[in-house]
Amino acid sequence: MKISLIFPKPPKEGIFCGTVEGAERYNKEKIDFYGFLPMGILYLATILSKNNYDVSILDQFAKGYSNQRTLEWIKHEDPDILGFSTITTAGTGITSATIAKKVKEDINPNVKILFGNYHATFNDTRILKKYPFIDACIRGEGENTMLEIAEKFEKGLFENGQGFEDIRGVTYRDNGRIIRNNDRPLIENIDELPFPDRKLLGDVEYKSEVEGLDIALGKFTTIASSRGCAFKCSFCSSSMFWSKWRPRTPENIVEELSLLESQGYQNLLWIDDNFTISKKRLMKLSYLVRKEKIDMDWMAEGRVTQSSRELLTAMKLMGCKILSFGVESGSQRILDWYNKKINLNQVNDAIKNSKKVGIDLILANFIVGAPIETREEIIKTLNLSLKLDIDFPQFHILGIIPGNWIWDQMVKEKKINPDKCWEVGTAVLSIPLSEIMERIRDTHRRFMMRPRYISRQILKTLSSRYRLKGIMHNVKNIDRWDIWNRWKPFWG
Ligand code: B12
Ligand code: SF4
Repeated sequence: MKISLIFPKPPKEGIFCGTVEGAERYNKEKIDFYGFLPMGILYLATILSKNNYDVSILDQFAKGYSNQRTLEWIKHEDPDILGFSTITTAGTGITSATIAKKVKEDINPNVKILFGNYHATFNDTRILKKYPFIDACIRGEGENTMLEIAEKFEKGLFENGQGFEDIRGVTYRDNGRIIRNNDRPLIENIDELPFPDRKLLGDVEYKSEVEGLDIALGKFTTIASSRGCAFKCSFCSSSMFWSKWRPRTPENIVEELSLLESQGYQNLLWIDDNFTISKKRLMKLSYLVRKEKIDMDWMAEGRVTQSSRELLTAMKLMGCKILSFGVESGSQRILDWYNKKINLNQVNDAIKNSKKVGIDLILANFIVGAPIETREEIIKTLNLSLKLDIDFPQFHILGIIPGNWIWDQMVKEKKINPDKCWEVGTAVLSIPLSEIMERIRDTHRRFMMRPRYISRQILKTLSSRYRLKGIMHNVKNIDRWDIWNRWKPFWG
């Protein structure tokens, strides 16, 4: 029996990408690969292959395969079970459905087609209603559900259209009726999961970039030290998806880090929703990383409420080079509406502390376009980016998608019609999108053109080995630069 898993490419047309920059890039059909590993299907493929199933993965996004080429890959793999990893905001449910239809029509009508990941979790019945050729949606954590499906398939229990009845976490079709089985309980101890076998991804070169420049210097990969988050920000899907935060132990993480170092990896991105949530765990991890003399550079998302000098120093000592904070808004009213549970004093302190301990690149994310946000509040948020001592701001337009609380509220208030926008999400703006985009472009220009900012950046670069190394690395790879395309929308 063969199982193939695909991380699809976003469709080109009409998707709501979340970031302004993303939206502009997609609309102009320029660049379409961000460079991170599809960890979800990698975890699944690893556990399946450890259990002796024949499994293959295609990262269509990274490989840049057309749908036609992807179909050829599927034909060659000839799977019995074909799984797609779908993310609403990326519109990859649409790509997956387009490919799946062709597979059933032209390649193999008997292949079991499964959709997984966030999109499938929050839109399971909608997907099955709209696309009759999809056999099931797998909700939530995938490892144990996939193993159970594979076991049952191998025993021949999927013949005669049966098989999914008692598998938890599955929504499936039975004689035209859509059945939603009970949720699957979460894996209690995620240390038990095998380390993702990155070799299964083949020869793709993953990378990480900011503003068109490579920031991952050296062989790069991503890693997860936990699943979920304990907070419940209203624009985020994490807690609805995972329901709670589950950590790996520092000892287990260090074991994976040692393995990665022995495989030549030098640069990491922690993809955790909330990497810094437990100070105690990170302090211990930092101690163990140093004890084991693991020498890797890394970047992560930070939360401003968990950014004490002590914690940031420990992070710096274990290789932290880049931190990206969710600042979100310059208005306390909007921060409270997002249920973000932070205030602007904490934002200032976190950025000051990061600078003091010597984090080489400090990024901040801002969201504008909340339905209740006034023009003045949008301006306040954009201006906040100019006041903070950060290296780059990243502006996003609030995406409202199934799986975040704002979606539920907007549906309840009849501000959106779920039937029209469930496949890619939407935005509910209080002022026109074109005005928001123009204000963001203008802020970006002002941000970059400040003489004080330019001189500080030069000084910071001269005193940072990582930044100097970054310049050498990017000069060497000048052919890969994409600064012009990346910055063009902002320069106008
Ligand atoms: C890496 C990442 C990206 C990468 C994606 C590339 C890649 N190869 O993954 C990049 C940088 C491109 C990205 C972009 C964006 N992202 Co993003 N991203 C993530 C992140 C941090 C990690 C994903 C991951 O690897 N998780 C770890 C694995 C183990 O978990 P998993 O993927 O959920 O997989 C499990 C299950 O879902 C399931 N499963 C997954 N696939 C499949 C397939 C099958 C067949 C089955 C059965 C099961 C299954 O089993 C897996 C194991 O248990 C997540 C947050 C997070 N921590 O999950 C956000 C997240 C996926 N991103 C999100 C968002 C909003 C975005 C952006 C819109 C952000 C923005 N404002 O620009 C853009 C989208 C732009 C675009 N056009 O794509 C949201 C998605 C929300 C949603 N409901 O769709 C998330 C969940 C963040 C959040 N907390 O809200 N992102
Ligand atoms: S935005 Fe960050 S802190 Fe808030 S719920 Fe999502 S992962 Fe947690």
